[in-house]
Amino acid sequence: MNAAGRADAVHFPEGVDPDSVDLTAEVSLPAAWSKCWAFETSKPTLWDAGTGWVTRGDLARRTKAAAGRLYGAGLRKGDRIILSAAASIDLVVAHVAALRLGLIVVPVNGAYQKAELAHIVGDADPRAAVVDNPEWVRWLVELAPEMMVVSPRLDIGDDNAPSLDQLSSGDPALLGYTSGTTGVPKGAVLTHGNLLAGAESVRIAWRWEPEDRLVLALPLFHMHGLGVGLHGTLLTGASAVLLDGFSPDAVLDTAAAHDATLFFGVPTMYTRLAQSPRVGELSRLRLCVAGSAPLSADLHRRLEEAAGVRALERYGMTETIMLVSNPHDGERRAGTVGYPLPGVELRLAPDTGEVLVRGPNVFAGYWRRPEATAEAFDEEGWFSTGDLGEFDEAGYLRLRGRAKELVISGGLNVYPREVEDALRSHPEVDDVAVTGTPDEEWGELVTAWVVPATGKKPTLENLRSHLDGVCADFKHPRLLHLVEELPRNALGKVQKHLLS
Ligand code: MLC
Ligand code: AMP
Repeated sequence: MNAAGRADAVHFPEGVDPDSVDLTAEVSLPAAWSKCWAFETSKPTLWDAGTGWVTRGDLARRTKAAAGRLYGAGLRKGDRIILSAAASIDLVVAHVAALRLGLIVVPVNGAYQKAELAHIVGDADPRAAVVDNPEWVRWLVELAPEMMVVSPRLDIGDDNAPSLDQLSSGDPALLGYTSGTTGVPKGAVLTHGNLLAGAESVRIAWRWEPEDRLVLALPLFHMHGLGVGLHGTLLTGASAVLLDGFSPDAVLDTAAAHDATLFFGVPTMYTRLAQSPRVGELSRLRLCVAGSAPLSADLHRRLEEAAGVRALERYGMTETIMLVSNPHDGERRAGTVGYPLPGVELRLAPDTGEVLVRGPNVFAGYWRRPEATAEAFDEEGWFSTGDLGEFDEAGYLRLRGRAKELVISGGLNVYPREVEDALRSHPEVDDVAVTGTPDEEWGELVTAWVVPATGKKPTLENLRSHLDGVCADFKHPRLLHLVEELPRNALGKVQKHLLS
């Protein structure tokens, strides 16, 4: 802790008193955004390959028109709306319009299969969906015939928008589906105050300025791309180039063509960048941020050696947006995630070392699941992240594992239970456990340990095709071990630490 006595003080620029900063002073992101869009209306803000640049003024107009369209279709404050499409300005306009109107956005990974989508539709009970995949349109019509299903281009027509941005900090803004520490995917209810605090804390900590330009190659249906990349860009009044997918060449070409200053990525992206002969070009950026999965100390060093990039690793999750970050000014310590971000209170559970957090960024609870919510928070409002941590001698947080069962592949979460349940119905599978095997490129590879049915010898291909249409491709096992039995404890629980 530094002189100001707050663990987050390290993130504030010199001369700023942390106690004087109110992260939710602007009440909501839409309120802050529309205020920003009233100035310098011709400032380029977002670029995509189909549209080119749009300005602040364009965004103000287009989001108002799109909100009018949604309102005209009968959508009202508090209604849920699914958003799932490739990153584009149209998708951003739809997202911002929904927030301005007070709808609750439900971002969904476009790789999901029908059963995964059906769970979210059943749980969130959405009235509308904005999607770009024709197969999803068919699924949604079958799953919820009453639902309004539209493509991302919403700002057509001249429907009248009602008064926009009439939100309070406590109003729900977004349901982020995640399995949390256990069980089926649940919707983490993030309020307008949470989204604002989440973006404001990294704006301050990373010295994000209106002159900055982000290469945004992350999908817009997870916190990293949406809650940090997009929301932060718009809050700062900065700009971003949206790429529909990642490749090292696309990122480096974009950085050069558009004079970018920032890149945010998952470790898999940095591994691929480090393997590119052009890795040195990363040095043109002023800041490269990594997160969503551990960035190995080795990769951290390789980026520094090859490109002079001191990657800034930070730690976040759906329920809390961003939590902890290495400092912008000061040492970015490899293998650690740094100090609590502005406004975030953090401590470790004395018995387990689990990371517990509180703050204006921490979600309000799980959608329509009071029991799961009660389990996730203690009486004093501390949320259990399911991650295990320790502080090093300088107070940097190091994540040393997880209390929750989770495999992170390429920055995407895979819950072993879900894959195990799906594999158990395979006729050649008697018993199965799913774990993650460390891998340099993907972080972890989804790995199935299978006890075959008598006389059977299922192959990886058999198992993967059994999951086709059942769960998204990134959840399919990449490795298979056939074993005679699974190690179980006296209570019958598989002892996964013995599988390796
Ligand atoms: C794609 N595939 C994956 C995968 N992504 N498999 C496992 N894990 C993944 N993450 C599949 C593809 O479907 C394809 O299957 C095969 O792998 C090879 O695809 P690829 O072309 O090599 O992959 P690519 O499209 O380049 O995608 C890799 C990636 C992407 C790293 C760019 O996964 C990605 O954008 N990840 C970021 C996810 C993210 O935003 N996470 C943040 C969560 S928020 P096939 O069968 O066709 O060969 C969060 C909070 C926080 O965690 O702290 O940020
Ligand atoms: P999600 O549920 O998709 O939001 O994933 C959140 C989880 O990703 C966290 O609980 C962590 O386990 C993990 N995570 C995010 N950032 C990091 C990081 N920098 N290092 C290690 N794990 C991380």
